[in-house]
Amino acid sequence: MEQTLAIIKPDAVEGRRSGEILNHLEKAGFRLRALRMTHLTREQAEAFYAVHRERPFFSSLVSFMTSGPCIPLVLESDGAVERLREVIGATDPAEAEEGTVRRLYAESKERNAIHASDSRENARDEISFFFPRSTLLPTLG
Ligand code: 3AN
Repeated sequence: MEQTLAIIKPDAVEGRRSGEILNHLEKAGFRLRALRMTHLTREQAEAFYAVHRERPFFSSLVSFMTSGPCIPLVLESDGAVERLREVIGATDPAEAEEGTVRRLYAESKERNAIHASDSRENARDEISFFFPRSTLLPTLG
């Protein structure tokens, strides 16, 4: 079993699409292992997206991610990292395949409803960013 991190982003929370997205993820076969609601500070959003610091959309992305609450979650399945990337679809909802979370629930390339870790290493780091070890269930050790 593998774990990955997803974030239901502020556009989806604000648009009351969180429940449908969680439903979609559970139906897709992921087991929910941790979940919380938080409102990122600028410092947290900048740290989380540090790899994108030089990209032209960085400042807009940080503004968006701090614009309202979001819901980080830990999901588990066989090959969870790769599977979740398939289930969420392309960054731009217009390019995302039919039936993917972003195709169904995202507004735009920036306001794209959900984040998912893009590698096993990043999944480990991103899970610990939101869920200190002590807050995780014992089985997650
Ligand atoms: P993904 O989330 O599909 O891994 P990344 O890692 O390339 O995509 O980008 C991180 C986040 O930055 C995206 N989820 C999206 O919100 C935002 N983003 C990416 N590309 C653009 C863009 N061209 N314009 C605005 N926002 C973008």
